[in-house]
Amino acid sequence: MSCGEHRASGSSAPAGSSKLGTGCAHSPLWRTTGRASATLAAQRGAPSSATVDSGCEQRPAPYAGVVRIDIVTIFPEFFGVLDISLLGKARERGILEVNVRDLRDFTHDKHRTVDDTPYGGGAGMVMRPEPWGEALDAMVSPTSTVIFPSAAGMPFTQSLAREFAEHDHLIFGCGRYEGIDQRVVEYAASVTSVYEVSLGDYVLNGGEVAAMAMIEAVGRLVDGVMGNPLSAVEESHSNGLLEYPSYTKPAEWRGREVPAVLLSGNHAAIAEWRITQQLARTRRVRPDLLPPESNANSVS
Ligand code: 6GU
Repeated sequence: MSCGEHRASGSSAPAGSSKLGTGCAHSPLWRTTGRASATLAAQRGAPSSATVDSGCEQRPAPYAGVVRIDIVTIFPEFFGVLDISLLGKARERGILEVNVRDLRDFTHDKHRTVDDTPYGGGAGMVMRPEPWGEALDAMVSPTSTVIFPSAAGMPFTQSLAREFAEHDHLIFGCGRYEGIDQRVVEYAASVTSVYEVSLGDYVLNGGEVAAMAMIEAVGRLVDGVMGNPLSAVEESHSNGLLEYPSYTKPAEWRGREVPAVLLSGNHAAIAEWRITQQLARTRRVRPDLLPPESNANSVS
């Protein structure tokens, strides 16, 4: 199979997404870790090899194996929390493999400089392309998906999380300051699938917190990570609606009773009540999630 065929069948941008173009770099570097001894750009000049073609063919089916996540950041310590909770257990069990890379390890000057002043002027600093190029060359392959958290990106949604969970290698490039030199994004897109993704309409100081949120949302969808796979189905956004309210014992607490239907044992009635609650909550809090006609008569 050629890499072009792989690209056609293997990458699927959601309709209307800002996913950038993909390419195949013919690079056998994707099993390397740490600093690459050669750059992808140098490899791209080389004729395609059997290693490359088998790399394209070896891409496992969705959910088939370990999901590898590489994170590039100037704050590796941010990601210590990935050692705990469900994701930490998944890592221990080998379902998820997470590597955190310090962008400064890909600099060569004494001060390990990662930023510079913006061309055209303006406030703040921009991340220099060179360390990013070297970092990407050390880990990217045509089967990788590169995600740049950015307030200027496409919205992160449950359906995008589901899509990322089907990929076997995700690279999160965490920018700081005023962002990363845009040529880095273009370069990555010339090698593989690239997404610029935003958590919402507000500004964070860098991509790290956003990457953490995305990794948690994606990680819990990977087969074997969640204790109870059903809880991933019955939750907010999984069916396009917000989740219904939940209750546990005692049946009465501080004068407040659990809705009687939940104690009835009538499963059909419970299911119907839950859907009604989902619709009411969604209409009240997030009417934008509902089709326009269902909001026509609603009171806000
Ligand atoms: Cl992904 N990055 C930054 N810097 N700010 C954001 C964001 C991401 N999503 C919302 N605000």
